[in-house]
Amino acid sequence: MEERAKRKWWKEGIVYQIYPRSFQDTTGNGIGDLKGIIHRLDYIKSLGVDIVWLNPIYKSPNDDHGYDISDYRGIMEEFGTMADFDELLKGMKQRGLKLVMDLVVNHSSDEHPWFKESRKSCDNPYRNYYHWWPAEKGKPPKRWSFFDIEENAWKYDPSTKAYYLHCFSEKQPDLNWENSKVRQEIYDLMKFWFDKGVNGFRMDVISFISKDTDFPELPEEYGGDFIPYYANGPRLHEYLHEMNKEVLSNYDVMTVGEGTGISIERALDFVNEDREELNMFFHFDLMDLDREPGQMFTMRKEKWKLTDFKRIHSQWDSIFAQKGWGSIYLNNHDFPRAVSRWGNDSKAYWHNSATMLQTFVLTMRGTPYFLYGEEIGMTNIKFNDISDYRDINTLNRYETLKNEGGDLEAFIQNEKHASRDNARTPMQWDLSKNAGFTKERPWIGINGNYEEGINVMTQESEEDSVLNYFRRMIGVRKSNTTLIYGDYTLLAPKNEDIYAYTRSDSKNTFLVLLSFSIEQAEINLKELDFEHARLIISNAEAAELKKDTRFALEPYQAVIYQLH
Ligand code: TEU
Repeated sequence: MEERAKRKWWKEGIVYQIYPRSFQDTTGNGIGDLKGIIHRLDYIKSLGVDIVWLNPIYKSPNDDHGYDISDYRGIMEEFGTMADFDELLKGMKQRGLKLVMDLVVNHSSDEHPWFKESRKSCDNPYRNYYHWWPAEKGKPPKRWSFFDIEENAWKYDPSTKAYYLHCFSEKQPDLNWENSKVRQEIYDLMKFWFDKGVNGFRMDVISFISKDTDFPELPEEYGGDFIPYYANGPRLHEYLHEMNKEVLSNYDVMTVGEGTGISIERALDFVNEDREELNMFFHFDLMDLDREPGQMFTMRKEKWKLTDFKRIHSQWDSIFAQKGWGSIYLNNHDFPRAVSRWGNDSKAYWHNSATMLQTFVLTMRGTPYFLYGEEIGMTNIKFNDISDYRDINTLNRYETLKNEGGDLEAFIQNEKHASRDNARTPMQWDLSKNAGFTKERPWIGINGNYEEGINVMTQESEEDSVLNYFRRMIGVRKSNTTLIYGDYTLLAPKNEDIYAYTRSDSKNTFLVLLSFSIEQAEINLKELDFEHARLIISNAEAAELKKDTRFALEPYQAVIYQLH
């Protein structure tokens, strides 16, 4: 089969996501900083990754840890200075690493000068930078907010007797994209960073930027589910195309949208090359798999099924088989750790499941994304007490529930698996105090399992560590473009224990076998030809190749064979 996709660096690159607050502290304030990332650049390079995505590092009062920006051209004081940023970028370029920043322009901070002006008076030149609903029109139609204790996205501002819209916290007012001046401001700030040499943007809730500014009552078809409604704004594609024409098309950069609420049917509207909008986006179908329907922060009681996991990935792959390009991820700063969620983080299965999941991400078609610490198999911290949590999402939902007299114990049990803080605990570097992250008190608790082998230093010294497997597996992907561009074919779709597929092109066929089972599991692959098969990699003793094609895999085993 021919390679149908045009080769691009952002299709072949592997992305490493850094939550700067938790990566490496060098100043002793318990918060990670840019100098810390600079200090660790050789390590990052040693992983074999190509692209670093940094969560927001701009000036921010940190209501939502940087997703509330008060100056799009300034660096958060805790993280350092613009000189540090320039040094970081230079250090990355010297090592051949690319830098992708977070673009958070659905909303700003309420401490951004635009909002401070906007709220001053109804005739202020910045008034229309945000969405205002005058109280004289009565109460605005219901809009739901993610982080509001009353779950209300309209906040009344007495100074001008009007409500402003905030789909996230009340300190994150939504920008008004209808206003062409706002759009120009955003395009200008994008150019500012591109002109510095930044290689792309991950675009925060980019699907939410367009709103029906009449703010009608929510159409019934949404049945109380706000997300798809927020993601279906009337001028969304017009804005993305305009952004592409005015900015993106002038640079060799990559874009990955956060595709909150984007359904598979609409996927190509965003990433079909001919439409000139985005390169990729993150879909949420997998992230929703183990959540109660319509309740994005509550885990389901019953376990998710591997057949659903396969179906989701196979469906999304088929969409991008002809046009566009996908992104493959199992976690990020908003979701629990991959090994705890999709694998098994108990001692006996942790190593195999962490490496099996890495094998999955690195053998799918689409750009692979890893969250810092995933390379060493970092796990959920499962905080017991509300006072341990730092995330506005957990803290404010707790308040909401408390006000309603809800079950707070059940809430904490849920957060142990669901909270975003699971993914945000400090990087585990070594066996020294605080895992080598900081010399002082860290801003959030550190997972004690750094003392039990989940740290970089220990894993550097072990040939078979999760870390060294990650490096080897990256080597496998990099030396075989078939694993990047080749066709994907699902095998044994009904098998609930093993995920099996081939990746093939005219030159090669690779067979990938991944066990998601806690027990030995079997698969029958009689349709395949093993005549010339050879083992490429396995995270455990590889199954012996027999012509009878019945394979038994160890718990959470991953194995790749090249068939021809
Ligand atoms: O997340 C938007 C989004 O869709 C999330 O609310 C997601 O559903 C949730 O975090 C799942 O737990 C982005 C950022 O990634 C997130 O960190 C920010 O808090 C949010 O936007 C507001 O900027």
